[in-house]
Amino acid sequence: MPLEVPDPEYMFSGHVACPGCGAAMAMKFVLKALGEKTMMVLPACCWSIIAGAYPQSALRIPVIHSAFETGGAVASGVRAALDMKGDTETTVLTWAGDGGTFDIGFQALSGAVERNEDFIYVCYDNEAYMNTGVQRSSSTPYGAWTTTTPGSDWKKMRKKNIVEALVAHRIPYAATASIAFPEDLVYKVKKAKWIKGSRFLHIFSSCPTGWGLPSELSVKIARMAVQTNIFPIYEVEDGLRYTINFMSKGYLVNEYFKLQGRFKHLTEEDLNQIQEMVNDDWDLLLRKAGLYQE
Ligand SMILES: Cc1ncc(C[n+]2csc(CCOP(=O)(O)OP(=O)(O)O)c2C)c(N)n1
Ligand code: SF4
Ligand SMILES: [Mg+2]
Repeated sequence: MPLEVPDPEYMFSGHVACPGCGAAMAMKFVLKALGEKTMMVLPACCWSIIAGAYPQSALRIPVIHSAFETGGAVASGVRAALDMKGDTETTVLTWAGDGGTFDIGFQALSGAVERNEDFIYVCYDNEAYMNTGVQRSSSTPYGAWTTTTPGSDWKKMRKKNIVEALVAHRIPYAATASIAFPEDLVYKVKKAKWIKGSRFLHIFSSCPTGWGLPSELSVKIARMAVQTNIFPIYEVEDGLRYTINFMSKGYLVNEYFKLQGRFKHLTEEDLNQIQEMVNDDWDLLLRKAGLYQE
């Protein structure tokens, strides 16, 4: 498996992301992998702002800004229009946040992938509605502070497993990836590019602003999420075949939580409970990949 990050850039400097924004890094790597024959559907999210206001744009590809809940539907329409024109070369890419994917955009996404529409859907996951001021989403992890889960009302529900929800549709390709593992990310996007039908990528994208994290730790925290099994990186082909791309040495979760202001209220007891949840989820993934050992 050749692992490399291509040189050409399709994202200009001058964008307006916060320093250390994982979503900006994710975009840079995904476009390097896809190249210029890409058309992007962009439901409302931080990236609607990061890209810049028309007629300026930080992106060197065509972008359609769409309504928040319509990422799957608009991409289906763009694909159909390109097919009518005989353009089978251009890749249609939806680029949506976790709110636009896990929550409000889920119906349109589920409908589109059930039809096995031919597009790549990327969810860059910063684990809350960041663009509107850090409200919780169903991607926000157990234990997190947000402006809608403040103080002792920190989130008590688990993060929704969006990849499993997509896998249940038996789509040809679903994968997780991380800004801390760029070669693996680029490899997966390139692989997805040549598969027909619905392809889904879930990219862990640190958000220093919303997580109370020093911007220089953005990549480090993303790496720790993988090393602790909080965010394992893996692929699922045809809803059946699981491949885990990084086998962690099983670092404990404490350090990951202690570096982020959004978790500063958690006690040792809370962290022990979270460690158990992470261990259970990891064991389940190992079973699916046929790697579990008693
Ligand atoms: C129907 C509708 N409801 C609410 C909004 C306001 N809105 C715009 S972006 C956004 C948050 C998006 O969250 P997410 O998808 O996680 O992306 P992020 O901002 O975190 O990058 C919201 C609530 C909207 N544009 N349309
Ligand atoms: S709020 Fe978070 S996701 Fe949005 S631009 Fe800033 S760092 Fe990036
Ligand atoms: Mg978000």
